Amino acid sequence: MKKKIALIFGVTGQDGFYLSELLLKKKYKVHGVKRRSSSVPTRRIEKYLNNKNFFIHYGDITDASSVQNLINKINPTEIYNLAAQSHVGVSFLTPLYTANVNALGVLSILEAIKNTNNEIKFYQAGTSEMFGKTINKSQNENTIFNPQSPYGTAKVFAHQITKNYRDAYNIFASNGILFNHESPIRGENFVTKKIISSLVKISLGLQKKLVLGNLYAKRDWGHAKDYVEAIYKILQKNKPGDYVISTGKEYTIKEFVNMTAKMLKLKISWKGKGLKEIAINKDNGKTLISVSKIYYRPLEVDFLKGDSTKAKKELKWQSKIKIKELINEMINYELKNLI
Ligand code: NAP
Ligand code: F7E
Repeated sequence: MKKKIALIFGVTGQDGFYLSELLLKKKYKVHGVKRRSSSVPTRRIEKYLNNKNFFIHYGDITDASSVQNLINKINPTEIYNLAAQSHVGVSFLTPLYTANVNALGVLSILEAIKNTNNEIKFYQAGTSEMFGKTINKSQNENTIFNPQSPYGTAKVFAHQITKNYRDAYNIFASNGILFNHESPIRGENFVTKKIISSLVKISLGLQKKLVLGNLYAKRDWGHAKDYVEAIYKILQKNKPGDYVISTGKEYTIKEFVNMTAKMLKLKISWKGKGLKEIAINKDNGKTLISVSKIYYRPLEVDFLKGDSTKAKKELKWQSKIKIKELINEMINYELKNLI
């Protein structure tokens, strides 16, 4: 049988690594797109750079000509669009840029598919941030979108335009609506990675303090390795569709801190309220964690908890890795890199 060919936009990111790993195991030829950078952008995927089934090309989804040229040249069976300015907080500081990449960039891929070969299957990396401020205790494919950031708003455009191209041009174009997913290779400025890398350093005496923003937002955190399996399965269906991918469990940032501290045997106790809230080291009374306005966003998404009943039924997918296993793996990775 002819090898399947995947083209991944966003291959250098967290999910790009795990998806490449999965597709290479499934004997795909994997083509990934990297952006020009002044430093090494392929740090996460280094182990695949010499793999005979792995190919890297320059490109950028905001450059429609590069997208079109790559699709012409590679003629992939499947395209996975993981490329985005993916930080919600940063999207308030770079709103036009975020919209350009996360909304119009997606349209440029869909246009290129329409103009080249509408047999190519397309996956769009949608997000629970599209639900934003919701009244539903848990969110599924029928929950109304009410995004609270330039990031979430641009992703709603991407979601809708993906459905438009599916309906108007009969393209196999599917949306994942993925809730937060983490891993040891998560970007440094997302809250899970920041908490774990700081508390590990604090436990080793290499850092004095961790400063966080809103401790009371609730998130549904899964493992990226589990979630790329769902992404893959979404494109293996006979019909395109939209799928919520989540664990169905939610925790506050403070609960995440407490779980991490406990695993590291750091004894902490919390005092104070709002911006004055702190966590002290019970052994010596020193402040280990404090709160700063700097990390608050102009608008917050207070809680998110996914309902993946559809994915369970139609994709036979469910999240396997539990939050404590995820934290444990992230802690061990940090320790390995420090000791
Ligand atoms: P990530 O680690 O931030 O990776 C984003 C990737 O997009 C990187 O490879 C980045 O390249 C690339 N990129 C950014 N702008 C680009 C452009 N203009 N052209 C081409 N590539 C560009 O994000 P992730 O956590 O792997 O997430 C993957 C996707 O899922 C994103 O679209 C994100 O919005 C979405 N998502 C993530 C989560 C989550 O919890 N992780 C949840 C829901 C949805 P550089 O390496 O050069 O920066
Ligand atoms: O924030 C709060 C912050 O930046 C989580 C992206 O992958 O998932 C991610 O978006 C929560 C928020 O992720 C800090 O206010 C407190 O309530 O880790 P985060 P996110 O915004 O949920 C979605 C599904 C995506 O699609 C995105 O691409 O934590 N928080 N203190 C903090 N957040 C950060 N980053 N840093 C803090 O110091």
